[in-house]
Amino acid sequence: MTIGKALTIAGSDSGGGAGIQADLKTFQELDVYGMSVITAVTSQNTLGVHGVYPVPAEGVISQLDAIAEDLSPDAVKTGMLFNQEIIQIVSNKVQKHGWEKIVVDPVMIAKGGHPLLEESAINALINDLIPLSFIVTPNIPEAEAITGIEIKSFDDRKEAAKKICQMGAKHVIIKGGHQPSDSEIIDLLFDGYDFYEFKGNYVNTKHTHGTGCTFSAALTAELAKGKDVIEAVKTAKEFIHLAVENALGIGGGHGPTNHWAYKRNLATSK
Ligand code: PXL
Repeated sequence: MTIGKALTIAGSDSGGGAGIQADLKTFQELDVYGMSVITAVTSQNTLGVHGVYPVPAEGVISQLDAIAEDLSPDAVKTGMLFNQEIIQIVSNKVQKHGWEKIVVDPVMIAKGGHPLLEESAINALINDLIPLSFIVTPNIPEAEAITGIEIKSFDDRKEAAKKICQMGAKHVIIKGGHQPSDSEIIDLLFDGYDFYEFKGNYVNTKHTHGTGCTFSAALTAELAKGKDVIEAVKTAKEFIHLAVENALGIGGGHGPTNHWAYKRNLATSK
């Protein structure tokens, strides 16, 4: 049996619900071997972010080179990259090492509003990382920030998806969680030619910390196993739906999701 290996390049969330911690838990639940390059350490809990401590450039470079020397990943996910310098390092190393299945989760702001990407770094994301991506996974505010398109309707979302593919992404999935309609969330996938819609029930809960990370980590895990993009999106969507629906109720603020719900087959409550 060959073992799928997935790498996350992201920030650490001391509270364990998002970032590196969410990614590794998700990889484990989906039976792929998880590896990490930490770009920044955040001090946070479910109530908010207390501090952000970026890892110095040489530390990021050294982690990437160590992995490349010995443990070539089958799929790579990027999450919180924090600044332009780190984005450029990741871009250079992805090209140098020939890594191809790159899932770019364009993390910008934490749930409570704390910035996780410097504003000046958005151009680096667009110029240096999106062109290397196999798939980009923005939510609606992130798609707006990347494209400059104000997204009010489903057609606006299609325009934004087209623009992100024109920037060089092979695929983009714009998630609909910020604009549910009739208790339904529709995620829109575009592959440069066709649009695909993935529908799911909206779960009304405040326990959504790390949902973006968890979704894109599940997508990365499935790609690492060799699944195609449509199959990978379907599994990732089911994984995050069950994780939110069976949220753990931990902490006083935006609590984490339940990363073991999918594997343990926890039924939906509806
Ligand atoms: O969900 C976005 C995110 C990504 N990465 C880290 C985070 C968060 C949200 O809080 O803390 C490290």
